[in-house]
Amino acid sequence: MDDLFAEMKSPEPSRQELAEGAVLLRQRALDVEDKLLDGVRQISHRAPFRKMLTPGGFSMSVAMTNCGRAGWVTDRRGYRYQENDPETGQPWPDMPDVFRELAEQAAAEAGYEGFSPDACLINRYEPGARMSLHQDRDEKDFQNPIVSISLGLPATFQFGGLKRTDAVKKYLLEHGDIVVWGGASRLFYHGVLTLKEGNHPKTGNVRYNLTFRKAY
Ligand code: MD6
Ligand code: FE
Repeated sequence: MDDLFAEMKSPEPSRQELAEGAVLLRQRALDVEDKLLDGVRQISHRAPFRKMLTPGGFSMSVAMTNCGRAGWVTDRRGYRYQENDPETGQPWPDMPDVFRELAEQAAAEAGYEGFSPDACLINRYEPGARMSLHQDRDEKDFQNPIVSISLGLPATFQFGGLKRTDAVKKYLLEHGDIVVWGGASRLFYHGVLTLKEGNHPKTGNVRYNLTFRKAY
């Protein structure tokens, strides 16, 4: 039967292949949005968001923190994972169960059964912040996918190819969207365009992105 009222129903998760190995699960995180945002608040209380320095000495426009055994950091010495927060000397806060469970479930739904993250990088974008095209290549084993959860304000995500100069496609990532990628596109260049002003009911004027990795 045709569903004349489809547009009136609450939105449902949907699935879109972005490239070989990369899947966008729209709205997949919505049912635990408040738990995720509570987790971000608790983590950032112990390991505050900070704008790190690139190896070249520039301050990133995105503020970052981490949870889990390993945290991604950058400074004049380079990019790396480390087990202590360089600001406090303390281990990063534990990865909340709700974070880990959602990341593992999303990975499995995208075809990556058995993904077990040991690191979660949390990015906070305020209007004007951006992430230039990059590859994620500081992890030990590129067989493992990365799971990315977006919360708050929408952002335009650029997704290219194995070379920085490859053409990019653009996707709007909105509150609750999850991208899982690995396989043939694990080392594809990607970035986030400058965040526009906005007001999201759950986060105000910020976007959070949580990326789950297996660092070791
Ligand atoms: C962001 N994400 O969405 C930045 N990297 O704010 C990333 O850089 C990223 O979303 C690897 C895999 C998924 C990602
Ligand atoms: Fe990345």
